[in-house]
Amino acid sequence: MSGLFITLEGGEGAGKSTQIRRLAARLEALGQTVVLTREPGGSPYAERVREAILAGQGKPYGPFAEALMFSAARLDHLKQTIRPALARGEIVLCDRFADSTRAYQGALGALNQDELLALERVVVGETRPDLTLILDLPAETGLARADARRGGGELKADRFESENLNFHKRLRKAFQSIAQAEPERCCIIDADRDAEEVEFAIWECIKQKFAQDLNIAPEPVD
Ligand code: Z5A
Repeated sequence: MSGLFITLEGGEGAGKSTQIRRLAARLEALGQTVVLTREPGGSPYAERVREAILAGQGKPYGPFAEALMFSAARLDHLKQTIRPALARGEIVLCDRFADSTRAYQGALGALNQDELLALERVVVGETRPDLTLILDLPAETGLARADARRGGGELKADRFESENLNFHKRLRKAFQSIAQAEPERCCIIDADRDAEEVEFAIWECIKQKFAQDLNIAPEPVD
């Protein structure tokens, strides 16, 4: 018995945390057991690595070292949390996963996609997402949302929030390219609208992809 592995991706302030909770509630209402998790993090060791990365402790060593830190956290997260839940037949909803390494560490430069993909193959192995929802919106909008959440500058931006606008525009392109390269796995969601509309679009995508697995009755035709 194998569960479903669904990841949410996107740039800063795209609404992943908001939407992952809404999606979990909808799936639980169908009687599914859902494991909500995130990257970096999702296991005790990986959460410690998260603190170090977001505090900028990897930055002086360069993007490759940071990619290795994310990968070390991911190895543990897969072993401790994701694979056991999938083996129990549960639905794993993960806020960011390997596509974030492709996009963020790729957009920071110094690493080409072949190197990043080679690293991903070693770390992730066969445990690839069944579906990746890519929440897409203009970088300016996402950054404004993240800034508003921090109280307009009262709290300090973290390691990646503090990169410049150009970086965040490259990020958006990187996520769009991933979706174009893997249309079977990825679904682009327009995240530049009300949270309710985004939630609805995500649910439509889930129904299209997993109606049978989740035993969702087809919509009545008018
Ligand atoms: N990173 C990496 O470089 N490499 C990797 O391999 C991995 C990660 C795995 C983790 O940070 C950082 O690590 C991340 C990438 C990097 N970069 N940064 N910074 P994180 O987990 O702390 O943060 P995040 O993943 O970027 O999430 P976020 O900034 O918290 O955004 P979000 O989860 O997508 O959005 P949100 O919290 O749901 O919403 C943001 C705000 O907007 C909030 O106030 C909401 O109430 C509001 N919101 C949400 N939806 C809407 C809509 N539809 N309209 C208006 N306002 C909304």
